[in-house]
Amino acid sequence: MLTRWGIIASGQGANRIAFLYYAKYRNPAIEDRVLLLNTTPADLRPEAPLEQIFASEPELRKEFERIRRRRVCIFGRAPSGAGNNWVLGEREAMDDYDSIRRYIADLRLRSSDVLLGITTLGGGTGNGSLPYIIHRVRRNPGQGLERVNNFLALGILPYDFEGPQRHFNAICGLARLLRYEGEQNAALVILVDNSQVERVLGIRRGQRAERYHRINQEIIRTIHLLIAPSSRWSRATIDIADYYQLPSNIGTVHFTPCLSLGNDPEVLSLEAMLESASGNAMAPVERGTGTMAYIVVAAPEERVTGGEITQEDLEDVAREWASRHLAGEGVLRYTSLVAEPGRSTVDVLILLGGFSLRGIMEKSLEKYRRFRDSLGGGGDLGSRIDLERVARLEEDLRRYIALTEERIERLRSGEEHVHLREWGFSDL
Ligand SMILES: Nc1nc2c(ncn2[C@@H]2O[C@H](COP(=O)(O)OP(=O)(O)OP(=O)(O)O)[C@@H](O)[C@H]2O)c(=O)[nH]1
Ligand SMILES: [Mg+2]
Repeated sequence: MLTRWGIIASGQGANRIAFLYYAKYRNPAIEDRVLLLNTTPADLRPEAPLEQIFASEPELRKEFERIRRRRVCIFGRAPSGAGNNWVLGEREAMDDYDSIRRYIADLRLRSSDVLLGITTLGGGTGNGSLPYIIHRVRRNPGQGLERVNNFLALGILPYDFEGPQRHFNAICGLARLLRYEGEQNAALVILVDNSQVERVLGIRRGQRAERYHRINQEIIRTIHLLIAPSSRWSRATIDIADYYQLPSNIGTVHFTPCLSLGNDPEVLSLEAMLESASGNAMAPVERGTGTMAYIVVAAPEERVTGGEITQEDLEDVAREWASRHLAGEGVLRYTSLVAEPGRSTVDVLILLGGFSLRGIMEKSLEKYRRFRDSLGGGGDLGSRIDLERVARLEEDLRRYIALTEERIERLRSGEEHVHLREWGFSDL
């Protein structure tokens, strides 16, 4: 049976991405299981975040009308939304969880289905609410809702130049996606960094709205390839469950997408395509620290049925590529070949995982500290940022980072491999 997916997007940026994906792809693995959450917008129109999309593609307004009644949930009571304060975004989601739960239940997901949660990490609404919702749905979903363990998260990191509060939000949001109240939270955390995507795409100028639109288009292509192994054209020999189960078992669950699209299979080898994708990481990472790689290749159907590209070739190329460029021999790999009818070029997605978080932390830490140190005890109780909680989040993140670094070190020194050999495994 094919894996069914649902998308839950909270906050303004996430609403744009999820709606754009839904409207552009109408993926049979998703059907209409897309839910847009936001706090009370000042002008009370749930489509406000989408106006910029309608401006360039007016026909998409019809798609929105199709889902607006059952798939748009406005929660919270503060007239200004969460106002960039994640504590407020979280509180509003807690207070209105019953209503949010009803909308999620209406997606009619089964426990084996996969949910993809999307949020921007620099804001207050999505960043505040999504980690809480993931925690609830995984642990204690409540009436009428099955527990979905397979809850993946896509978090968008703020631009380098954004202010201290955005980077403070980002660090707190990342920590809460990874762990919530001392327990592992999202089964997979996929990170996309706005500044990095613009560097890769070579975007230098333009109105903010246009720039977001370009980044969002890149993100929806990523989502499409992420879901592709669940399509009926998939040749994968490994179950989609490996996506979320293995990283959880290992304890490092963060990834970043690397894309290479529209490759001509007459001209480029699979090796060259992987190489080109891995130069396009969507977050600032040092490739050589990667300890996991999930590789999805979507190829023209006739190339696959004709035997010119096979799952076995892909496995071989991926193994060679990973051992040459990532942290070591024991890198966890998963490959999936998808034979898509009607396509003429090859798209590659590498989800690179377990890498050192140094690049991401470096850009946010200074601003994070500055904002944290400026926090007094102001604000009412519901919106006040509790410094003890922030200290606990820091501690969680520190532990997570230490675990990641330890694993990179083990792979680099070849230790992991030695352990396998001791148990009689040969060097694959
Ligand atoms: N890639 C991308 N980033 C966005 C988009 N919109 C906002 N952002 C980034 O997201 C952060 C702001 O988050 P929003 O999504 O506006 O916030 P929110 O979740 O609605 O929360 P509030 O602060 O309560 O409005 C900033 O770092 C922005 O640069 C978008 O459409 N695409
Ligand atoms: Mg907002």
